[in-house]
Amino acid sequence: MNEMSTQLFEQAKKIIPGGVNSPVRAFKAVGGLPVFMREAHGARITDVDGREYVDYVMSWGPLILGHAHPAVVEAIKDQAGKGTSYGAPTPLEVGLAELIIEAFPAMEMVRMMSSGTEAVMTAIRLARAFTGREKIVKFEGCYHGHADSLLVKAGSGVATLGIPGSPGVPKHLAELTLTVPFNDQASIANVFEVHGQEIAGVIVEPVAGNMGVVTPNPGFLKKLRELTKAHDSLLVFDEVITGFRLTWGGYQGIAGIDPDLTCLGKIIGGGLPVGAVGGKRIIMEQLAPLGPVYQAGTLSGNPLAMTAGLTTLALLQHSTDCYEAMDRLAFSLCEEMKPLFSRKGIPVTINRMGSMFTVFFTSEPVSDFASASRADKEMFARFFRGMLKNGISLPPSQFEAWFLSLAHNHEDMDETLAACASTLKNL
Ligand code: HOZ
Repeated sequence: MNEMSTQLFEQAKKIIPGGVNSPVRAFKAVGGLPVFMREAHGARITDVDGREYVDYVMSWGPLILGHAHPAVVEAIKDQAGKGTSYGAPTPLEVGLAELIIEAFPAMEMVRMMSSGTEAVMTAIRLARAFTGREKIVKFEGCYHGHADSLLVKAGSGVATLGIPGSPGVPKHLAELTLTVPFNDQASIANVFEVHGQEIAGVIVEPVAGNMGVVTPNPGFLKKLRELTKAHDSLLVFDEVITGFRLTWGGYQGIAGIDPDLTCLGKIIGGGLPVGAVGGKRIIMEQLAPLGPVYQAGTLSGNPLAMTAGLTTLALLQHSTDCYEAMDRLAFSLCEEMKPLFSRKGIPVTINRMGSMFTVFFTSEPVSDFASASRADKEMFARFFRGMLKNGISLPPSQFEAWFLSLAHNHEDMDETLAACASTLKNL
């Protein structure tokens, strides 16, 4: 049935480690063989064997307008005809920087790069240089890309594959990363009590998306702001996923928190490779060529990514209720899924924030990595396989977020609910 995918996977395994270019895609946590994709439009994606799925991976977050949005495609085509990369500044990157700064009051300057990993790597370097300190604090189950300092107790693929840390990360570097359970105000206060004067910064996904969706408890982010301020450490918000996903701007706007640095990616590149770090002028001016902190990139501010990002953001900015519409659709999908599970006696906890959500196979609330890890991953894997068979593409791990886009509609929801009911019948 998946003839072409099977054949391509065999071919890929010989020349690409694990047959994939990013580990979670290998389906190791859910069993079965990865599905190779051919094309996608709106909320639908088609595999190389011609099977169509309602997509909830949505390229892991960037495609808030849906796949191949005509305006984004047109903008990319138009720019491609004028050149794909110049290695020189362009008006496009100035335009995107202005739009981002307008949407993020905490940012006075922003630097573009090519991935979220790069953005976070740069933020950490800036925090260390600005404070003259070396330790950083991250939260268990949060994932900030694959830079050395941040692969400690990380979520996403690291959690999916059960990798405790990564060989190749120097021990002395890993020792500079302190980890604390997400939402645990007492533990973070304790870490500051012991190490306060050594901490360069705290990095957090304000709404965690890489241990599955885990929302911040009231007061948690505020506590981080208070502690970092009191100890002259920097607060870094990793809004690579949440930036422009939940509102115009970042979750920081919703939470009323003013971080020192913010990392962005995904949506601001409209589906093309992008990353950005921004923040207070006094910190950002440390970056070369103004200051001594080095960061550079051949494809930084790439015109194709900038135009795709600008087009995406312009459409979001000028829509009157895009976030409310996605919120309503996601709410009704989650609410209508719940009784399907409970009728089958399968306990689930659905965590949701706007258009991002995760169905955890557990009856207990999921508020940190420990509770996320207690979910029944085998049950998730069986559910995943059933949904895939029934035409629904979910992220192939319990520790990831499902994404809705503006292209998803009621018909997609009905199909998803029918697939869910039929999958559960045979679970
Ligand atoms: N770490 C990414 C999701 N949180 C996976 C990226 C990918 O496989 O494309």
